Amino acid sequence: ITVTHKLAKRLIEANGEAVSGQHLADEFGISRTAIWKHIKELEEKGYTIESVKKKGYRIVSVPDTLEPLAIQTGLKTKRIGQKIDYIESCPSTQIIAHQLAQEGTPDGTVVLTEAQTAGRGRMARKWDSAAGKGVWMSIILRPDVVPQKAPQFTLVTAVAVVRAIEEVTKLQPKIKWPNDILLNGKKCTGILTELQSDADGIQALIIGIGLNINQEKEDFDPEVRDIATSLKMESGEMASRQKLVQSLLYYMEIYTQMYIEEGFGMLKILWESYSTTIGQPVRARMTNQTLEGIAEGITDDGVLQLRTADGKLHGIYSADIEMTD
Ligand code: BTX
Repeated sequence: ITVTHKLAKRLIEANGEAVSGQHLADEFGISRTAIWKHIKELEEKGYTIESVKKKGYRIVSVPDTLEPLAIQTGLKTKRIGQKIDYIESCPSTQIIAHQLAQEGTPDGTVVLTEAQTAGRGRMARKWDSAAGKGVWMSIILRPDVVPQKAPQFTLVTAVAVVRAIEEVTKLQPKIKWPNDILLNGKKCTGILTELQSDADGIQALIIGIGLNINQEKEDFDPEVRDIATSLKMESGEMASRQKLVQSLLYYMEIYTQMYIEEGFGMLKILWESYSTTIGQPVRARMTNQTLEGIAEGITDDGVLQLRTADGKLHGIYSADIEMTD
């Protein structure tokens, strides 16, 4: 953390009050001219800083970057996001997170980037990750649960994403089982849960979240333009990526803790209340077969219950779902 960073933090923590140049100079043990130079540097990075006569410097706004300092100032969590690995561009945050997990990074470590060149979805599909327009993030958790419980973390994460979007925007997203977050039927978020485990159980869960925030239609790859959407496209307003990350990490901490301590019961009720799938006729494409029927609900293990026309109830662990209505 550089002096410029420390200065930004100090001004943010002054909550809109001006701090005098002399005061800052004394505090940092440098000259007033040096403070002024750091202020200029912050302005070049996109911070708006006002010089109040006889009072000093006052911070007016910060750029909407995902740099750790910006995220951690105002972050309400105790575990998730206390360590943030930030990189301007990378192939995929999942790859970095897997490496960090192997090197023993603590529970709650977050990897954030502005742009991914090889973002991935499930089954080696591509995840379109436009630079600076969304949140491309991986969260490393080390829960003390059996590997069979890993898939439910996807459902828990979906609830956290919906809550964060609801908190920061006026939008009301829906969840399509198991891992899509939809706005007006189009996908605004994808979740990818991966696992590192051995004979002792789960070593690490790597939860990847791709959240489309400020894209316009043209920012998406042509292949996904008709199925993808962003918060901005739906609400007409830019949304703060920083606020979304902070809110999302907060709900991730609350809900993953709830799941680990109390099981899926309460979260299942939340999940079902946001779901577009339950009670609807759907087609479930799996690797070896396709089934059509009514999605009746999910079990406490997060398994989708699908009733086919012959009255049989099928437990679906993994599939792509289409609404057939
Ligand atoms: P999924 O397999 O459910 O969805 C992938 C499919 O979604 C693609 O085949 C394509 O049709 C569509 N798609 C691709 N990009 C987008 C987009 N930006 N918006 C909407 N639809 C899209 C979902 O997989 C899991 C995605 C996780 C992405 C995060 S980003 C941070 C982390 N790093 C990484 O490489 N992946 C995760």
